Amino acid sequence: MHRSRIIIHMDMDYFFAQCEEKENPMIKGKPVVICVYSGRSKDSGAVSTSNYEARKFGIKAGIPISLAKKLNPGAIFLPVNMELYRSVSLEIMGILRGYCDAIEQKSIDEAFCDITGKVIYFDEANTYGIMIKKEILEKVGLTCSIGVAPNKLLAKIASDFQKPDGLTVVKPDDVLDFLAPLKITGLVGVGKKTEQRLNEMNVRTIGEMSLLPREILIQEFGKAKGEWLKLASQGIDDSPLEEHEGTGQIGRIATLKEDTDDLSIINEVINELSEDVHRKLTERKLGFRSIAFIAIATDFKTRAKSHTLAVPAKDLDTIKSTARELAKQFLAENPVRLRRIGVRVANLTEEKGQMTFGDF
Ligand code: DCP
Ligand code: CA
Ligand code: CA
Repeated sequence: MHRSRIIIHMDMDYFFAQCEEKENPMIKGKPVVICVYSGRSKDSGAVSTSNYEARKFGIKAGIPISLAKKLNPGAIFLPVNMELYRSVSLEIMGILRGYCDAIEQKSIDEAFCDITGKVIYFDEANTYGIMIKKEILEKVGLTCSIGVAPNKLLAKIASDFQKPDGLTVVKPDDVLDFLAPLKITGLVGVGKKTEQRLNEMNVRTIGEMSLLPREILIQEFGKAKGEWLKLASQGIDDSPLEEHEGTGQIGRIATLKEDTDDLSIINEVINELSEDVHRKLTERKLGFRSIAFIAIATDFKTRAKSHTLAVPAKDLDTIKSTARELAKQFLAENPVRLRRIGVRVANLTEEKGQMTFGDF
């Protein structure tokens, strides 16, 4: 019997706003709006995201800040703090990585994971999803929504199905029933224009689209798109995960059990993070020339202290000892208690010794 892949899609709930709630529990339960100020005048700029309380007032990503203030003058308006969100994201992706065979990070707050080799078919998928959600909640303190399905197309729809804090498993046998009642725009790739055309053809749900003959779809939308619509409406998607963890740098971040400036505790966590980073380097046959210690203090500011080697290295000991030395220097210069710490290597080199480039 042909056994399908088992793919997870994880998307964090109201990500930037939830990070802010976590860092400042006083604001939890109130409408929170994260703003990208353009700087032109006091309230010019757009809303980046908002928590669910704020969404009840119609405040959502993309609207002008001035409009958001009209919709709810009493909401809490905060500027984006990308450094915070990036470090939280790095930690979450690190946790996910531990649960999967392959990972494709799609954006700062979402990723696809292949767990085919990690579970005994779909029977275990639900329990596995619960475990991941639990670890993210316990270690990072945030909720996410997870979809589990035979492919990326369906996993993405499933993660969105019961947001926030959702978990939806779509087994191969349930695919058609799951898709049938959903609106066609639920398929990533069906935009406004395609929707309009299909509506004119009296097609509103994915189930209705799946009944259209392939030829009709090709006639309307061209060969590639028509074929794709027909397959997608039946929940068929063979697109592979594209792993593209940055070739530029590899980092891991973890939350400490409690805020601390105790070097012995910090060094222990540095050892674990270094081992993770080193494992990834070895897997990809990469060396590095610089090592950084990342510190997120109780004031939520992220600071990094780095060291560049005279020649590239690839051994675990160099990562550990350099990161520990950097941590020691950091604490001597900054008398703060740390909440999260990270280890990152950069200026990566391939075995041949040449530099690699990347973005993540
Ligand atoms: N984002 C942004 N501007 C947008 C959309 C998103 O700055 N127009 C940022 C803020 C979001 C983050 O990206 O927190 C993730 O985007 P999502 O679309 O996943 O939205 P949220 O995570 O905020 O909410 P949801 O719970 O609906 O996933
Ligand atoms: Ca999200
Ligand atoms: Ca997202």
